[in-house]
Amino acid sequence: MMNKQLLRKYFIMGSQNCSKDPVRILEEALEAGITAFQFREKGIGSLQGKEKVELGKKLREVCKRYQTPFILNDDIELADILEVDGLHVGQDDQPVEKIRKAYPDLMIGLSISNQEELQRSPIHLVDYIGAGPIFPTTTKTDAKKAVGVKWIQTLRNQYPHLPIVGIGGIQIDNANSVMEAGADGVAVISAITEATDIKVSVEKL
Ligand code: 3NM
Repeated sequence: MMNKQLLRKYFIMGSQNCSKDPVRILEEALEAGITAFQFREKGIGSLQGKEKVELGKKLREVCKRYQTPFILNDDIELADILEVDGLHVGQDDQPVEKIRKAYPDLMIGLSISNQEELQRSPIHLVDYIGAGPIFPTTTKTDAKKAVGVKWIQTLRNQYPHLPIVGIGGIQIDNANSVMEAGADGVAVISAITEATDIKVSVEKL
């Protein structure tokens, strides 16, 4: 099983989330103590093709320097090029079975938003699950309806040992409720990318 502590402060972003240099933002977040990073270059304003690869390489190097896991969202094609530590997929992305077969040793994360998704997910093949959106979020335009911290409790009751990270609308003032509900950590975008002081925000999460 993976080290659950890696999920404690899980920072996710792509250039579309950043109003200044993403490399600088990642460095500040790592310096402040994030425990994992997910490169999620997706949605309106995101880079494509070569530009995405180039940014991915830079962010990957920064994570190496801080010996912090670099997880890639969805894009299996890039996994080898960026020498990723893990892949995170949603319900409509590449099937977990296929990814696990191709990458037996990578950390694999899967997003699960409700009981129905849980029932059709190969939990035994994933290292952790992303549960959410816990709270309403404006960062992901196609996010589902907020499920609340109760969803964390429900998952925890069914899977006492499964690594779970909460995601969606998590900020400094509500992160604790996610942890208290039984999550191993919080995954955030805007709580860090839009922070006035990244160091303070990461410390308080
Ligand atoms: N996935 P913020 S919610 C990337 O529910 C993502 O699976 C979600 O951004 C899910 O921390 C979300 O700014 C956006 O709310 C998280």
